[in-house]
Amino acid sequence: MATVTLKLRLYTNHGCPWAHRAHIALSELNVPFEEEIIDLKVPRTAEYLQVNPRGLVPSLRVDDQIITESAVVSAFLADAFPSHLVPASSDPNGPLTRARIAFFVDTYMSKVNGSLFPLIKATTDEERSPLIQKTVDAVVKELEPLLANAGPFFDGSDKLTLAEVLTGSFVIRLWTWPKYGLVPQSIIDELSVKAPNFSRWAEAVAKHPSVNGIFDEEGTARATKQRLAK
Ligand SMILES: N[C@@H](CCC(=O)N[C@@H](CS)C(=O)NCC(=O)O)C(=O)O
Repeated sequence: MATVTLKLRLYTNHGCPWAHRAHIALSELNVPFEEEIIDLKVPRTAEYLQVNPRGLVPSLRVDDQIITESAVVSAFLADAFPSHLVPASSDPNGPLTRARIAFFVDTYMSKVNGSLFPLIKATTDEERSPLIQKTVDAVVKELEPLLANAGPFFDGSDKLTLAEVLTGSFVIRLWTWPKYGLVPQSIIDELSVKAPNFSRWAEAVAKHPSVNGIFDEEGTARATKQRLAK
């Protein structure tokens, strides 16, 4: 693909963890793009519904075509601009590495991330306790072995990969929100003992400029608290 000629416009909202995925990819790829912030507090305009009839962010305009769904947008960017994020499927190690990354992301999203928002919503220790346990157990069982060779990123990489592009926005919320009382600090403390590979990886992910670049840690925590209070 003639990547250099693509004109990109990202429809986004910096508070959205799904849109955040596209920002991580674009930052790592260092490709120029235009940005249009979509106000999610008001109904979508007719104009935006033409871009994405589901009314969700992110959407990516590529020349005159629209791509929606954060995983699809991120995979498109990684394929269109070959880089350290993921090998091409035609590379000798491509199919296997891509399958391993896909499995890691699927595991993170299906086994671990599902507890994040219930945990944030929990109001009593009785509600919180089983969710903490469930999250820690899932990390120890499912993710810890997959991060045994993290370096500090997935599969021995010293740079972000597509695995971090697709999970980083959720990792940074888990890792930084204890400061704001949204996630219990005990979960991080327990993970540092029981899942050291995961903890080192999560720390490196949360500290990475492509992950924390557009993330307003305090602002998103405040907005999340306000949404919960409603
Ligand atoms: N599956 C979608 C989820 C995107 C999504 O849920 N975006 C939220 C913001 S975080 C949104 O646009 N919500 C609009 C609304 O609920 O009105 C993706 O991965 O892109």
